[in-house]
Amino acid sequence: MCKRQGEAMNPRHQPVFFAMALLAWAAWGVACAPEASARRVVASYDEFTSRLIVLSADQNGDGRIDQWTYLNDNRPLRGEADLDADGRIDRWEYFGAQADLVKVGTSSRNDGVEDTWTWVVPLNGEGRVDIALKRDRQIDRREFFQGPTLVRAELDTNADGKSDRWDRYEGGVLREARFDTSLSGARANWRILYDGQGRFVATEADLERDGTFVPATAGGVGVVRGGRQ
Ligand SMILES: [Ca+2]
Ligand SMILES: [Ca+2]
Ligand SMILES: [Ca+2]
Repeated sequence: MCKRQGEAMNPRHQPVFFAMALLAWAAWGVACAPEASARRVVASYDEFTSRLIVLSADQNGDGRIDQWTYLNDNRPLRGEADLDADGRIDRWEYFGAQADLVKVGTSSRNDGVEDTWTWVVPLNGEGRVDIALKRDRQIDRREFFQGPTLVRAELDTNADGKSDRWDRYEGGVLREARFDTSLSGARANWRILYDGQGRFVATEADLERDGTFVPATAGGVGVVRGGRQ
């Protein structure tokens, strides 16, 4: 009697592309021939080196390949999957040197365009999600989490690779947005404060960028407009 352990896994929560698991899976298919047609794994080899380069699998058994694992020396590098069988990739996986799953890419519109990358392991104690808001693979928003809770975000509004806006959240509510209006100072010179319900409280300025913000006044705005940013 053959049990397929893979069926008990939720593919959204498991590293579904791990090469060795797929290889074992393929071996299982040989041992359980009557059910092997429901799920099949196809190995593709480099024409010149004969190295295994891609493992393709039909996870849901509908006869169409829906998972691809790309390998180098039998080590998974990245994977792709079409979990909802609509013909478009909706999950991308990236592996580290130890074949560990590092981050998972997804499509916010489920249209085959990868625009969000979730880091699997916390970085410096924070969970992190990178987003390409323009969906051009250029990350312009980074979100940081404590557990499941969004605590801060960094934005690059002019796509120069440097953050120019920093948001702070409490309980998932935006409490402070800091801006570098020069887009080149690397530190904020303005900030907007919000209350616990996300309502506007005040605008403050730190034109010297020394970390001390003071309430913005009409005169202060005039200084900024005069170029002392
Ligand atoms: Ca399939
Ligand atoms: Ca899909
Ligand atoms: Ca920037």
